Amino acid sequence: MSTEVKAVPAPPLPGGPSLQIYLNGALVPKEQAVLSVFDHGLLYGDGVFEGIRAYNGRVFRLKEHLDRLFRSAQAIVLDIGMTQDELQTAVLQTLQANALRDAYIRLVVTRGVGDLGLDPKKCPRPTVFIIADKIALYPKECYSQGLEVNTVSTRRNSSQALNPNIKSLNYLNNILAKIEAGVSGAREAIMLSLEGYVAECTGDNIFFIKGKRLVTPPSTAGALEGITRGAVMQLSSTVGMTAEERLFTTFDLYTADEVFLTGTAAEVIPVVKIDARPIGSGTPGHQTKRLIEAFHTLTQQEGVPI
Ligand code: PXG
Repeated sequence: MSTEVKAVPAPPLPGGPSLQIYLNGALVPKEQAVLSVFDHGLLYGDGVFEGIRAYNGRVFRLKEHLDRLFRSAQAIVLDIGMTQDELQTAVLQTLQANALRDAYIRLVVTRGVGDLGLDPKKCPRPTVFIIADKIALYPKECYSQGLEVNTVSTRRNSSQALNPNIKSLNYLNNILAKIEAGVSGAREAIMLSLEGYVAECTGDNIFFIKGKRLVTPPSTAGALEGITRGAVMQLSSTVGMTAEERLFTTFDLYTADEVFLTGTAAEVIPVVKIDARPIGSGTPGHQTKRLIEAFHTLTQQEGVPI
């Protein structure tokens, strides 16, 4: 067998033919948007990111996403090297360059290029890139029929080891849970805290409804303070409900009237079965449907114009 290292053609890149990527201050075609193998974002998952949506020519809750990005960066002592206003302009320019009105935006800041050691001090400049592309929507039947989800044995990172509110590039904890969910035949995983309380799903927050109460875990249980989660909590009063953050267990989910997940990509998505137990009627709940409608209305009404 030959041990010669051969050049193999790269697989085709995702996105449209002329997708423009923001990379370190310039917009470049996607073929030129390449990073060093010495970038610590790649070598160590050392960096932070945001997933953002634009609806109908407006960027939904952009300030909240940028606030969270800067908090994540501050927590890992990463100087983004740009102001929040400059980063906002970069996001809007990337959308304009690609003539996108409805889009998924991935904003990533890595520690940048360094040597093969962990030391972040050896990385003089962060890498900043923004991908804006058409949004790949979840299959329609996920919303009309609801999701089946399972709890998994992989526990959410302890906040004493890696605080889940740091939206870092290191998603292996979530990916391991996602793999477990897949093995068990479910699309999504419910992750518990080390103490056994419900934390969140792999890329979504979780809520249950009991009567007129909307309940979601606090960040101390390992839940990211999701932007969609925040919007849904604000909307609760418009549909005659009260929202609260508190610790709860899978028992509360199994015996809930309704359960749903929230996230930038998924928006608000009903859950109809957990660990083989039908939730409520076993079909998407009435109050969840009202929240989905209220959320859609909100996304069409507010946001930073592109
Ligand atoms: N929890 C975790 C762990 C997340 O990563 C959310 C909750 C929801 O937060 P927002 O702010 O989006 O409402 C997220 C964010 C994906 C994907 O491909 C999703 C996220 C992150 C990365 C990838 O589905 N969601």
